[in-house]
Amino acid sequence: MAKLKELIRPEDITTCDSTRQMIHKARKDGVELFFDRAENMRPCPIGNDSACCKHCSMGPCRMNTKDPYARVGVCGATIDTIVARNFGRMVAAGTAAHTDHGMAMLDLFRGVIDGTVKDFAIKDTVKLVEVASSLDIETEGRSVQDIATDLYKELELTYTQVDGEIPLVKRVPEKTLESWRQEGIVPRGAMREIMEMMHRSAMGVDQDYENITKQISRTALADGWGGSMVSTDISDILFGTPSPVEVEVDMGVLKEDQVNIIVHGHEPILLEAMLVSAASPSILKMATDAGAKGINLVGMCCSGLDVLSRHGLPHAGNFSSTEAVLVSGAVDAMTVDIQCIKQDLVKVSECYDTAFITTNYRAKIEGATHIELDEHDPLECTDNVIIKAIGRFKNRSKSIVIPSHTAKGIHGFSHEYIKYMLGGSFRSGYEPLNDNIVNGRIRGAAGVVGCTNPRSKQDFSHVELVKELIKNDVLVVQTGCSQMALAKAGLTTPGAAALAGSGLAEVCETVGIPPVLGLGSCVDNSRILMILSEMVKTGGLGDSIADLPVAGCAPEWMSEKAIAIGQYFVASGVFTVFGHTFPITEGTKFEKHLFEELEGKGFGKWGFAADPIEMAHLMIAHIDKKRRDLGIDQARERVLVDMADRRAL
Ligand code: NFS
Ligand code: SF4
Repeated sequence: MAKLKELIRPEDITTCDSTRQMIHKARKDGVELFFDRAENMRPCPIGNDSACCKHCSMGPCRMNTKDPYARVGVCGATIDTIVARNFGRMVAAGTAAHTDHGMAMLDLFRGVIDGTVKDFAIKDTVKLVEVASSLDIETEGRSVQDIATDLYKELELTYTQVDGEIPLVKRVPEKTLESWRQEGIVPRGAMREIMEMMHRSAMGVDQDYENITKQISRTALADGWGGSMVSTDISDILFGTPSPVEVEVDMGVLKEDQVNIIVHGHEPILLEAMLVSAASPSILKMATDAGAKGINLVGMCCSGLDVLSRHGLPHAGNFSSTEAVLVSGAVDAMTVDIQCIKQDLVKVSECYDTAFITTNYRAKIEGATHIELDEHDPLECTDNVIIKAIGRFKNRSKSIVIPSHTAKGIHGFSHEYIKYMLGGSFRSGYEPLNDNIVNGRIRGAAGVVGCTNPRSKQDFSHVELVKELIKNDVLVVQTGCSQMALAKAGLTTPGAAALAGSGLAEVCETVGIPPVLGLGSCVDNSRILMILSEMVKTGGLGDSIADLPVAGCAPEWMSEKAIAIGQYFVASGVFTVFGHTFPITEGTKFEKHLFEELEGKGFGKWGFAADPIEMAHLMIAHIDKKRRDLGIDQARERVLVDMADRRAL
């Protein structure tokens, strides 16, 4: 490990107590973590500005001059062409990740329908019927099998449709869809959009940044209203639509006297199958014979959030804690599938004798044990993983230090449940939410989502940003690693309403909800799109998503997936702020296009701020501007005066 004494203090790189404790232990144990490497690997300043092109061997060409227009690439490509192409390829990669994950869910759905997958079944027929009817599939008097077969065919078009609009855009508010049609960006199948994005960003093809931006938006929309939405819908149909559930989070959920297994990744099937295996009497007996009090399944990152929302499974932490949790020495096995799996987890696992098992043919890691999960016989893999974990438990030889902190919170808010909880069973709908926004108790809504990043103090921006938003009466919805940051900080409990402004607090207390609503994994950002769509359709807040008093933010993002998500929110009409860094050269026309001009076309726009309080105030200023445009700014002032009066009485 590199020069220990020069390493930055753990207190300066994370606000997560458990992770901090584990960084100290790792340093004592001589184990290098990604925090340490982030210190020793200065980010390349040219790449940081996205100011280089390596799309052909006449380059790579660098535009790192003081004036970005002082130079062009060997082929003549300008800085705008270069940054736009690079941005487009990030969106293509992020979209590919979400849509390929959605495709895997469709593969599973097909297997369930044709009977070749026997370990899973259609669990939520209400959701099946809802999704089918939303796509104009006849459901009256038809069998589940017939509806599911038609639905499968329709959803496959999300990927394969060569021409015309994908089915799920039927859910987009009319005026928003109209703005896409005008711009020529209604997505076709994701395969076609990703292919075209890669083609147009190759050497010598699209060299007009505005035209490139159209394809960037079209590709991203094929993710948000396509691949990600399919992934969420099919997961709900197969495993159940989430409803609020109390969950315990943070590393204190590990148990010294049990076989601890961490499941980390993105496809819910691995964890769902692990749950079945862990409940098997013969496997449980093996565990108890080995001296364990039980099998402790714990999720991490997004699939952990999926299964937490559906089954209340404990969750150990977010992306920046996946190595740290191994340092506890208490993890008997870590098993992973796809996405956000750091290659060094294999090495750290080795240091603590933890069994590290990859399960997906798409994502093998050198040095890891690979036990492939075949959806036709998933338990063969998951039984095996648990047996390996039991083997490690029996032979535990490393010292075990489990951080003691845990936090309880309520998670699992689907857009369906939000509809129900706000309206009650007699008049379920989004009217109460819209009404409370119109009357000013709730100022607006914000989505705070996305990753953690070792170049940004872990969890800090997520927590400070959300606190500032709720203090200002902004209702927050969350997904991904951000949700876990707030859960660990204890803000996903109804009690957190005490930190909210008086208007938001009153609504939360009346309904009995936290001011911060966790919706699940990153593909579940599609649930946020559905909330936005419902808000528009309910009425009173304008005709398109761009009219709503809402904003989005990913304060500590790192993955290309986050850029794809940001772009589909922007193209859908949402002001979206990113923190930490932005892959663009400042002072370029492309920057102005993303940060200002897109708004004029009926879309949202991008924003950037390094400081969480500044991020919050960019978002609040946007929300207030939308309130003014809607003519509802006065109502809020009246409500606040009323409340002050009541309080004074
Ligand atoms: Ni989202 Fe999930 Fe986390 Fe970022 Fe990675 S786990 S898909 S990409 S790091 S939020
Ligand atoms: Fe350079 Fe143009 Fe080739 Fe890019 S495509 S590497 S700018 S010559």
